[in-house]
Parts: sequence; structure tokens; C-alpha cells
Amino acid sequence: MKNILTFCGLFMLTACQQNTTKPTSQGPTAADAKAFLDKVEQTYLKEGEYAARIAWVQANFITDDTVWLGAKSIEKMGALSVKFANEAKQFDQLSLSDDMRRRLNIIKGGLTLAAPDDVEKNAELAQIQAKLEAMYGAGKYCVDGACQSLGQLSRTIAESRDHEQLLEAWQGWRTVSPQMRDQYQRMVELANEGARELGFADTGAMWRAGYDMPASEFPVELDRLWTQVKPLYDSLQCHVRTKLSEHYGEEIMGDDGMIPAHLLGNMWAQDWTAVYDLVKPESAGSTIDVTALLAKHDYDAQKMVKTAEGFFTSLGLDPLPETFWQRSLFTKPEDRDVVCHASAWNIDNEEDIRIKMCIKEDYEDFVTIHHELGHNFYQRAYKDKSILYRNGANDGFHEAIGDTVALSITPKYLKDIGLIDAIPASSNDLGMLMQKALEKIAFVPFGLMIDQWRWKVFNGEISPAEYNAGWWQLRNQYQGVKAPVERTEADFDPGAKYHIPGNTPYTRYFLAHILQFQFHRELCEAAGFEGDLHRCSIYNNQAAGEKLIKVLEMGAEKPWQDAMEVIANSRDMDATAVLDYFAPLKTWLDEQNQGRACGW
Ligand code: X8Z
Ligand code: ZN
Repeated sequence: MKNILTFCGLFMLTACQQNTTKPTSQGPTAADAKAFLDKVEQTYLKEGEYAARIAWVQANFITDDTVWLGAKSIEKMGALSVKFANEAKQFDQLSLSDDMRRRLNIIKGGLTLAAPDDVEKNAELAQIQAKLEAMYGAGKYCVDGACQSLGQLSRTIAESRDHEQLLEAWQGWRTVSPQMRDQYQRMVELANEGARELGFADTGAMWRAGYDMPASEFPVELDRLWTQVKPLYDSLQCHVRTKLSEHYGEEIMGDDGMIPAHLLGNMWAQDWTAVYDLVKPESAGSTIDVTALLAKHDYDAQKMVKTAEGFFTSLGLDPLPETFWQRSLFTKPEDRDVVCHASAWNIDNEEDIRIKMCIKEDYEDFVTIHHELGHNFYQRAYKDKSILYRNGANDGFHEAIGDTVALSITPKYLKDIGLIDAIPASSNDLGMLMQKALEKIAFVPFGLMIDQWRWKVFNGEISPAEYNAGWWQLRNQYQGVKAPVERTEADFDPGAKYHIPGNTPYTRYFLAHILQFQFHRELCEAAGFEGDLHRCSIYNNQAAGEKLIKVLEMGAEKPWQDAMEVIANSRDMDATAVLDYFAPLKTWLDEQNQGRACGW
């Protein structure tokens, strides 16, 4: 997700720090605080649009010149946001309204990377940021002058069943990242210096402070949610490992209970949908092949986006503006390097919303389009709030909205939009649930481990000499996934995942994978749906739409717990909806796993 807040470096909310001490006679007054907030808001509105336009051009045309321009722009915004964060401290002792205090806290703690208060170091940090993102975006695997893009290599990983081919694609993509390592290390040093100047222990501590709860309690909360889902993940991992072992053989699989990362159908082993044919329940009937249906009905990228827009408008949201269609990027240009990783943008923080994607005409990207439009509709819904509140209730909410909508891409919905003629009988449900689990449950520990790595990198528990070993230790521990060949510190495998060079915090996706099921359950209830959750679609339902829109319009004005209450009549994140949704699959997996040696 990209919006101008990204470029202001302001995505996160700090924990509530209420302070009611009275000002001294010479100290700043509430009127001063108000004037300061006005100034910051006006500046962010103006400068944010400038920065967003530069970032858009940089991501759409990767050249030395746009990287240079991008770095200059990050440098300017970095200096500005740190200056404002420091200035905001002068109001710490003042008794202020909750609203003013919240906005000041966002100014002080909502940065992703804080620049040190030193002109040269700020410039250096900005250059590294711009460069790392460009290195990833332009990355290719070349042999004798013949180069393959990430898209091409990913296709091999998804479609090939040949171990050698898979291994080459997997290793090939990881040739783009070793050259990022030194700059990444320097970036960590500089960003930590900046975070410390703002009063945080390190950059990870700053990230953890953005969830309307004491920062020290946030990891405990994550652990609680992971503990809820882990038994389901473990059952899935065991079954998938067994089936892949039958296909590839014990020699390739090994005997440690883990799955080699190149066999799971996805470059990062974060979504296992592509190996469905190898692991599917034999009893399940054939599942609906959305990719084939899109082709059969002549869907191109434009039509896929139009269809997704139609889902959102069916809930009561206004159609996307004309400029969305004129200015978005839907297909990969042949003649230049672009950052293909899908993103949603809000250029002017009003109506100029766009997506940037290299759309493949398949089911995976059909879902991703819904994901991205979820960001855009959220951005537009909160556009009348203070610029400081033009954000998600928390970053997991922002990532969850489009996914929640995409959970309603059910057989009934596909019939409603004319892609199928009849709704298949429930005898196919186990297959449907397996497909969805390979997409969503496989992701959960991956979504968690990325920032476990980054937090340890930021606090020094993982030193630069252990970057890669630390990465694989966490991949092993959380996912039960292992490197297919020996990796060393000459590699930098974290850099081969967009969000590491792109510096996008990742816990948001872990949260989103829990929240989307919770939201789905609640919206289905609001829609009056009765039956199995995986059969529920909120398409065309006004009651569900109203509830959703209410949350979107709140933006970040209130703690996320308030938004949760609107949608779920509860103030807690909760993974029981995940378990409800997959209950029949869990029973089936546990039967299959009887007598198998599970675990790693
Ligand atoms: O990065 C994304 C979105 C953009 S916010 C396409 N996602 C994560 C990823 O690709 O790793 C969505 C799911 C997880
Ligand atoms: Zn997103």
C-alpha cells in the first residue's frame, strides 16, 4: 500500500500517551499546539502530493535519474517529518484534548524510517532507500545475456514440477539480492540512529508503538493470535509435506519434517495455491477454475479491474473516478523497468487514486486487484479527515479490506456475475477449503516471521554477520520450510522479498490474514447469512456495506479498537473466525495425518 502518508513517513499511530500536567507560564499553550498542528497538516498536504508524484514516476520508470529524484524527495520529506516529530515534543507536558494529543502522537511516532537529524546522514539514508527499491524493481536473473524477470521466474515456480527447474528459478531470483546487503546494513544503522533521536530504543520499537496499546504488549498479542491458528497450520504443513514427498521423493524432501522452499509453488513459499493439484483431497470433486473462466469469458486486465470495482459499488461505495482509469498502470510495460509489485496509491489525498500492477489474467491477480482496490476505496472514504487521520484504523485493517471483499468471491458470486451457470453442490467444498487454506493459512507464519527477523535486525539480536542464517532460522521455526540448498552469508535472501528492500512493515499482513476472516464473519452476520462461512458472499448486500463503509470513513481518527467495535461488536482481534471457516478441513486433515510423523 502506498499513499502520501508513506512518503511523509507517517503510517503508524503511537500508543496512547495521555499527559495532563499543566503548562508553565512560559511554556507553549494549547493555542500554540493548534497552530503547530495546522502548520503540519498544511505542509503534509502540499509536500505529500509533490512527493507522491515523484515516487509514482520513479516506480513507473526506473532509471538513474528517477532514482536520483526519488532520493531527493525522500530526503526532503525525511528531514521535514523528523523536524516536526521533534517540534511536537514541546507539547508533551500540556493538557490537550484527546484529538490533539492523538494527532501529535502520530506526528511523533508514525514514521517508518526516521532520518537522523544530520543533513548528510539523512541524504545517505534517502539514497539507500531509493536505490534498494530500484534494485528490486529492476532485478533480473541473467544467464549468458538471456534474462528472466521475477514474473517469469515465478511462473516456473508455480507451474514446473521438475525439481532442477524449480531450483534454478528459486536460486536465480536470489541472485538479485546479495548486492543489497551492505546498503541494507547501513540503512539499519542510520534508521536506528534516527529512531533513537526520537526517543525509541530502535526502529523496530518505533514500529511496535503504532497499535494503540503499550508497545511491549503488541508482540504478546501477536503470539496469542498465532497460537490460535498454529494447530491448523501444523495440520496443513504435515499433509502438504507428505503429499509433496510422495511426488518428489524422500531424497529431495529430507527427513527433518520441513519442506524445501522451492517446492511450494511460490517464490517465497508464502502462498501454496499452485500445488493444489498435488495435495488436493482425492474425494473432492473438481473445483472452480477461475483462471480458466476468466479466459473463457475474455477477461483482460481492464475487465478484471472493472469487475472488482463492481463488487465495491454493490456495497454502496461510489465508482472509481475517471482519473483512476486514465492514470493507473495495469500491465507490465515491455520497454522499461517498473516496480511490478502491486500497490495502491493516493496521489493528492483526495480523488487521485490509482493502482500500479503488472496484471496476469489469473485468479491470483483477480484477488490481488480486490486487495488493491480495498486500499483505494479506504483512502477515498477517509479523505475528509485530518491528513494525519487519512490512514487505516491500524495497518492490518488497511490490508484486510480488499481481502475481506475477495473472500466473497464464492460460487454464488461467480454465478451472479455470469462466470458460471450453476452453483456446484457442497460435495466440492473440501477442495474449495483446501485451496483457500493453501492461500491463506500457509501465509500466516510467513506474515509473522518477516518482522520477527526485522525486529531482531533492528535491535541487534541478529547481527549483519548472521542476516541470512537468522532469516532461515525463523523460516524453519515458524513455517517448517527450509532452504533447498545450503545458504551462506554470501547470500542475502531477505532482500529477494519486496518488502525488505521496499521497507514496508510486514506484521500488517499477518494481522490482515486474521482480521479478514473476522470481518467476513461479522459482515456475513450483518447480511443475515446463515450457513457455512466459505459459502457466504456479501455481494450486493447493503447492510454489510453500511457496516464496512462506517469503518472506512473513520480512518485513523480513533483507536483501532473503536473501529473493531463498529464492525465486530468487540474490541479484540480474534482468530476464531479463521478456525470456524476451516473447521471441516481441519477435521479432514487430522484424519489424513493419523499415523504420519508430523512436526519439525
Ligand atoms: O504486498 C502485498 C500487496 C500490496 S500491499 C500486493 N501483499 C503481501 C505480499 O505480496 O507479500 C499482499 C499479501 C502479502
Ligand atoms: Zn496491500
